[in-house]
Amino acid sequence: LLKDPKTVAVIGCQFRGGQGKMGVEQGPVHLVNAGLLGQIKELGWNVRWDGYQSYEHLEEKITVETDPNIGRMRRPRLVSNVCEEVSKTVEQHAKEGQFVLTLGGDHSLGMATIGGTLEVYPELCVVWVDAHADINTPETTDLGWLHGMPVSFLLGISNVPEYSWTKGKLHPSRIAYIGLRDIEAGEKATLKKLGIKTFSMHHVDKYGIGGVVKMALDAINPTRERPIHLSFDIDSLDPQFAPSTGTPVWGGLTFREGRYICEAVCETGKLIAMDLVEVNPCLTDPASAKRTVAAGCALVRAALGEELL
Ligand code: B3U
Ligand code: MN
Ligand code: MN
Repeated sequence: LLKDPKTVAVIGCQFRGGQGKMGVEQGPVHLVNAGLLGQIKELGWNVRWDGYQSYEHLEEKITVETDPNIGRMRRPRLVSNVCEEVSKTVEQHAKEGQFVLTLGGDHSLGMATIGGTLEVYPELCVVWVDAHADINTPETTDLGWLHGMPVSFLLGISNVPEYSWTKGKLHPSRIAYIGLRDIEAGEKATLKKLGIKTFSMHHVDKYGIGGVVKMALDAINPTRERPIHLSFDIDSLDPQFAPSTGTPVWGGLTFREGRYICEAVCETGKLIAMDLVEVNPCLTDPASAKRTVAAGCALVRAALGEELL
């Protein structure tokens, strides 16, 4: 499936503009300093490290003054410009046939990463692991932060001229969620209207994580022929396993359940890209930050085949 099946391109996106808390831009540095790149090499991959992407050129140009809200959307032009740039980088790596690993940064980046892989793999399906559905539109969003909205741009249900580069090519039948437990009323209505497959923590309890991943893949990838993009928000894990994140929600996935999702998606042989986002090492004591970062590294290793060796 991958033209260059032994190479992972790693992009460290130091971006926090899609949400309101300081520190999520430090996620990539902490993951890399924890030894993630070496761990990936040990699994037999070549690592093409793209370096830390800091977007200062855009942050200097697009300031709070020149980037007023559009409707309820906060920092709309900054997020759009950063994501458009990230999207091109991801697309380029995917075109070269590498596995693309994006380290966030906040989850607004999801519109960039999946937008990029969709250009190369039009048959793509998406497994979105998150406590939140991130499917707000400019009309339904309460807080206005873009990290709660990327899926709506991928589906083409948010129409904002500043985001015309987002092509909205993802079909609602090609995305499934796992881990949901904090969804707003407007999001619920959208999910229902579009018939999107959602597996909340209730389903994880009811069917077990093995059953849930199988049902999710059966829905979006019945013959297991489609390429898969895994977008993993660390806040899908319970705060006892991943406390250092901007919007922790109790009652989440155990560490093992999170790992299992990555292992099972890897096992299909169809995984072509992964995002690991919303690791914010600045929000807790150092020990809790370290635990969160270690969990993130373990999720990436599982997605890259640690359990299959
Ligand atoms: N649904 C809320 C909260 C939220 C979404 N994503 C995160 N938090 N991490 C929103 O802002 O749209
Ligand atoms: Mn998210
Ligand atoms: Mn989330």
